[in-house]
Amino acid sequence: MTSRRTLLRAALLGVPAATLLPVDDGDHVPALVIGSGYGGAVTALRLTRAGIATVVVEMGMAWNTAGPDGRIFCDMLNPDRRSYWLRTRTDQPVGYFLGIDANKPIGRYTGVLDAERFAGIRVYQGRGVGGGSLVNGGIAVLPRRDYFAEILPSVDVTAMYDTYFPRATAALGVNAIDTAWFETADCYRYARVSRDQARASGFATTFLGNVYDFDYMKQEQAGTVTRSALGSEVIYGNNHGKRSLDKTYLAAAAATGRLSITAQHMVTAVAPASLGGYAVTMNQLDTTGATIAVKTVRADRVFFAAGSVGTSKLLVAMRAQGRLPDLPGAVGQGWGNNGNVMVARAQHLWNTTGALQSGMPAMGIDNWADPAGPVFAEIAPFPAGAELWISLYLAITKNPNRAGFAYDSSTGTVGLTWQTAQNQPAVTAAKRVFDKINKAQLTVYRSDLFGGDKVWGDDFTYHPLGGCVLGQATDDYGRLPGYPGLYVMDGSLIPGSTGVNPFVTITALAERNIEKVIATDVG
Ligand code: FAE
Repeated sequence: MTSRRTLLRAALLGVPAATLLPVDDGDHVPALVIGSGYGGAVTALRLTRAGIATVVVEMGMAWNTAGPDGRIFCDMLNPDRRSYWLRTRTDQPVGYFLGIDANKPIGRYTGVLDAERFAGIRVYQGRGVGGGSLVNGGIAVLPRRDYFAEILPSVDVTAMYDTYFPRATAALGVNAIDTAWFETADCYRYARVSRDQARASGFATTFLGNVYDFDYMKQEQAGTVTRSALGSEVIYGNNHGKRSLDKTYLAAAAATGRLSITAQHMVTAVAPASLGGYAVTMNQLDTTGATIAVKTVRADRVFFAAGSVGTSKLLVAMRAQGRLPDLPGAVGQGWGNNGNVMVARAQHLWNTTGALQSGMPAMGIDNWADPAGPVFAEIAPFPAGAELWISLYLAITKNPNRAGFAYDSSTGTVGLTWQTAQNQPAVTAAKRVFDKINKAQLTVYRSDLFGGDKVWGDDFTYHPLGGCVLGQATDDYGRLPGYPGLYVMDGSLIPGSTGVNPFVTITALAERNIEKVIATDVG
């Protein structure tokens, strides 16, 4: 187990510069991890702790250097080139205000948030050392035990809840909000208003754990430290306060002296190598996204942790191109958006939501037990720096629809078959909850935030899951059948839904799988 002292020391330091050593063409390494999000960071820590020299290859930047403004990341009110992955215009989840396009031009750069566009959905993902932990809201919630058993029936639920979830939450640095402080803090007025109205309308609410340091946030509210969560920082990165993976798992892995991270390298191919193991080919990128070198590294073992979309796209392409032709048909299938749908309500003028809003959500509406339409809705901030009388929610629903990834040989790209209409079950479930709240509170939906008079933000997701489902595309521990030494370790293992914000589930499942792999395969 990770000792508390190591974690604290690592948290202070982050990933040291010496760890950021790119691989060279022709290198031979024992273990290579593709991607540095949750699955990749867990894999890196456990392999290095087991004595195995490990290389992590990450397409995004290291995010350890301040820009000319003295800050590493930009905030949501003033997005610059650091905000988006290779776009010339921002692509905000809430893209309109009063029906007017709220996006603006930015310089093309390898920014931290990718709004990856497929035919029927935009999929938001973090890009950089730390993956999604750099851009997410930090909400750290365990799935309901019975729902976890339903989605992953081959996994021992007792071991997950007794061993791997506690291991994950400890290593992630999850902390609970001081509930007395929550009741008085200006920055959570928006959450209190939504909570009180939900309760008055017959719904249960719950506090949410987070990896953002709530003690730091208290000091932000008191005005004694530089503001981050209270400075409109979240989806383009946090300059302070957040225990992102580079400060937890990856920093602890670096402390073993056996980790090296190759940032700004995008893996494009994995195939069996003639000398044994696998040849991993990658493009070294500059900050415009241009390839400045192509390298091939031989690895005895390769761990796919490029996220649900990244891992699925890579494996589907490798199968179609005949580089890993024996991958099972289930690779690329079972993808879902965790039932995500966003919605906003307009508050009465006397019911202010606050000009100061913490970017880190701390409260949710829990209507999951409703068999007619389970909904778990995070009360989301709208950190515009001005009073807007808006209550925003990200609803997680039990949408049963799934999609798959398909290789297009004419373009050499991988598409996703998801259609926007497949999100209708999510909208229907969320509508049951928010119609009831609106009726009881005499409020209405905002229809000016998602474009074209839309009430429902149903065409994007923060929670891509599946594509390489555990026990279907892989064995019960993430091993890819037919290819000894290839493993999947990220959100692609989870079959499209986990009923809550997903990173704790992804982390705990990776902890379980890597423990087994180290015990049985590596040595
Ligand atoms: P992920 O963290 O996406 O890491 C994959 C990494 O692989 C990325 O760093 C990629 O850049 C890299 N990569 C991809 N392809 C390649 C390649 N070919 N070569 C090299 N590198 C590659 O995957 N979840 C919560 O539980 N709570 C929240 O509050 C929350 N809020 C969110 C807010 C936003 C705006 C977003 C976008 C997501 C949020 N999520 C939240 C979701 C969460 O961040 C996500 O489920 C995890 O990050 C997924 O973890 P993985 O390890 O699967």
